[in-house]
Amino acid sequence: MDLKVFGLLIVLGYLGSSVAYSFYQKDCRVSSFRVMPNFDKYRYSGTWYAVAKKDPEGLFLIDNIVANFNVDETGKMTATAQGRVSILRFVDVCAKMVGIFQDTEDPAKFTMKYYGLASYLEKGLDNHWVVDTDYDNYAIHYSCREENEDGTCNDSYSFIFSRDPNGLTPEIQRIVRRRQEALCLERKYRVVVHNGYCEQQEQQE
Ligand code: RTL
Repeated sequence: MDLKVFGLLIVLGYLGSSVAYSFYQKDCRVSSFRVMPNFDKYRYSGTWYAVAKKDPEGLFLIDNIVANFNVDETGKMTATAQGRVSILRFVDVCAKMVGIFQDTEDPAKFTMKYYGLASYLEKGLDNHWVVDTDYDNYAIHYSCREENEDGTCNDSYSFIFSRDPNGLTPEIQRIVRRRQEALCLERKYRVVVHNGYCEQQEQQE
């Protein structure tokens, strides 16, 4: 083969593959993640059981996680959450946490101030995004704590919530999986066990 034609083929091959790569490459920048359109916090209120979660770095809720969302007459959203946490290396407690939400321009994106009813529990300020929900069965929450310079997330956590503590139907699990992929968190989630730990335990206040 003519050397020129060969060279041209190499160049074309390279260009083709890089165009294809940039076309199919997933966008993992936090600012490009889509959240629930026209989110309705009133329909969201009530009890949600965490059935799966992706952990952030550091201490976190371990299992038996149940959240209760409420919207008051002025439209302010608050939540309580309980779950097992490890406070010392060998000591677990059922933590009672409170979250106070601040609205932003996007109705599905909040900031959440949180603290524990016991003073030794963690407090902080996190983003709290509702990525998807049908209000009656499932909800997908996402929070990025720290972004990398390229806009991807360096430290995130996410909950898959269910109205039913026994879990989600196979159809909804398929929706959830697609959403986990879109958040660039596929295969990062673990099942959240509910074994009555927080019902048996004296609640920590
Ligand atoms: C979630 C639902 C809405 C209410 C609150 C939530 C987050 C709680 C967190 C708790 C962390 C606790 C720790 C305790 C150990 O000291 C999003 C579940 C408040 C982040 C780490």
